[in-house]
Amino acid sequence: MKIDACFSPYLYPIYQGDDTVVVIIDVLRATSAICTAFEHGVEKIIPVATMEEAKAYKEKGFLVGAERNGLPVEGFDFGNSPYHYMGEHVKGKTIVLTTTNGTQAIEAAKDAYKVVIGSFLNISALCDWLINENKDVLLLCSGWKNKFNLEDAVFAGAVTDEISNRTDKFNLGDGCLALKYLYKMAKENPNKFLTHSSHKERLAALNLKADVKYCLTPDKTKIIPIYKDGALVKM
Ligand code: 3SL
Repeated sequence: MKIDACFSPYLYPIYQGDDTVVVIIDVLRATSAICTAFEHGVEKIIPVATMEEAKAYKEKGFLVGAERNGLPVEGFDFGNSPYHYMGEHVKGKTIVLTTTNGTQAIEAAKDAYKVVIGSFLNISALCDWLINENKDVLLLCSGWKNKFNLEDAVFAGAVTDEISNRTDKFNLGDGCLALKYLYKMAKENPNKFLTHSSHKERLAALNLKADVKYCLTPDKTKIIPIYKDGALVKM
């Protein structure tokens, strides 16, 4: 079996393979918000790539989260902060979500054999599951507008590090190997390592440092969201 990393949804067609589990990664902040929402009892999340789709769902009466360029979009119920998805108001609900990059990555990979959501918040549960699943794995970094970003790369490196320390049943592709080395540099203090990364700076300028700190916290949930029939649900 092999595990590799794809640095951008734009490159996904080059990496996609049959029978491959695709892990969607958008650590800051979409996949962290999604994991948080399920931990707080959300029933289902319908990811959509475009604002038009989000508006159509809103008009039909759905709860909708919408973010563009780090900001909540006016007229919707939530933005993309994990803190928006904590509490009784989300329990048992179906929520539609569109974000700048994370939901684009889900859209790109939605026809894969299995699509699951990864973040530091569920990293141990995710690694346990990937090891037991016995399938090829592709770590799909959402990046920023199809460009590489550092935080998703560090997370993909963390997953590779954990899995390759525990089993030798996966061959590591060059992408994963590079990110495993990157993670070794970030491991001691990921928040500090990301100090000058573009998205951390963008979120800091929006007073969202608390979101960043939260999103970099490991193992706040054991839930692994999985994409089934057009929506994310608890595995
Ligand atoms: O790109 C995305 O999907 C978002 O996670 C970006 S942000 O953190 O909400 O700005």
